[in-house]
Amino acid sequence: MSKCIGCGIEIKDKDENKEICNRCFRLKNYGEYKVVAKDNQEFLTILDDIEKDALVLYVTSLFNLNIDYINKFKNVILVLTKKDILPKSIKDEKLINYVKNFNINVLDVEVISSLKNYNLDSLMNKINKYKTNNNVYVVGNTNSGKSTLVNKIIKNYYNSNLNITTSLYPSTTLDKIIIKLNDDLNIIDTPGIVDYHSFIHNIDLSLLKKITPKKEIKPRVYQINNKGSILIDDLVRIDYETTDNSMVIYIANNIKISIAGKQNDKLRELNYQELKLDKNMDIVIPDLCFIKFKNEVNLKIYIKDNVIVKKRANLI
Ligand SMILES: Nc1nc2c(ncn2[C@@H]2O[C@H](COP(=O)(O)OP(=O)(O)OP(=O)(O)O)[C@@H](O)[C@H]2O)c(=O)[nH]1
Ligand SMILES: [Mg+2]
Repeated sequence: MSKCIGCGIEIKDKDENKEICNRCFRLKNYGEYKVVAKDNQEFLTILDDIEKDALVLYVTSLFNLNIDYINKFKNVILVLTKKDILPKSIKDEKLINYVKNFNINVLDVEVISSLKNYNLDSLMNKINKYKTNNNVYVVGNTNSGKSTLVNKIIKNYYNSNLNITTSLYPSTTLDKIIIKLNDDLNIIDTPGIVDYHSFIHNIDLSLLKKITPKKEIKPRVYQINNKGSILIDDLVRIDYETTDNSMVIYIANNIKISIAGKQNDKLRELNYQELKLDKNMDIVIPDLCFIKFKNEVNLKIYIKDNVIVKKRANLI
């Protein structure tokens, strides 16, 4: 029985002698995505099997900064990826200092972009510095960019054409993929942890292309005062109440935003979440956007039931 080099799953009888499974083949060649009925528990069990002292690269997209499971692991390099979609003016150091304020225990933090080959040399040095045995695991939420990173490591430093399947759809990697790079280093890709409260798990998958930022986000700045509504492309409505505030929205550039100085009536069929923000806080709608506010504001966010909107101190 062989395993698919694209996603790690066992290849069924009828596909035997193939290197990749039908699902990966169709995804790689035609962009067709097939949902596989596996749940988070199954993925988490795979993570439970990681040797306790092995080096873990915990990969999170800077777009949602989700590190919910990081304390599961002992020797961690926190990898903040997709730097290319944040405005260039933002310094790595600022992002690193930000996460250092979290209550987490990591060996190091690296800001990278796999797409732009940014800081990958530095990350490789850190991998060699901190690895405790041959195995280095790549862990993190689904869609955070783990397999893309592994592919870049294989290609840039080990000159191989081996290619793990990557896609903008969630749960692309389905099982552990062990890649022996040399006698001293195995890099091990893992299936992403599913955050059922992320926006991408609560929308039609055909919308994914539209909401995924592909290049540097152009921040959209608005002055807001008193009451009004922000409408994010017929997907989310946010009613605000505030005084002389400024707001910056970080979202894919092609998404339409309309702001009205009076309460909007759209999307009223959705339930809402209420958030009260102090000065200098952001809200994060995981995998859709984050919004920075300067002053205090009360928000009523009309959004699909299972999405949980979070608040945090201003990231940038
Ligand atoms: N802009 C940008 N996009 C990236 C980067 N790295 C990965 N992506 C994109 O993020 C999406 C998810 O990438 P994957 O590598 O498949 O993510 P994963 O973490 O392996 O996902 P699962 O296998 O589902 O857990 C793809 O659309 C990638 O092209 C990056 O550095 N910058
Ligand atoms: Mg993957």
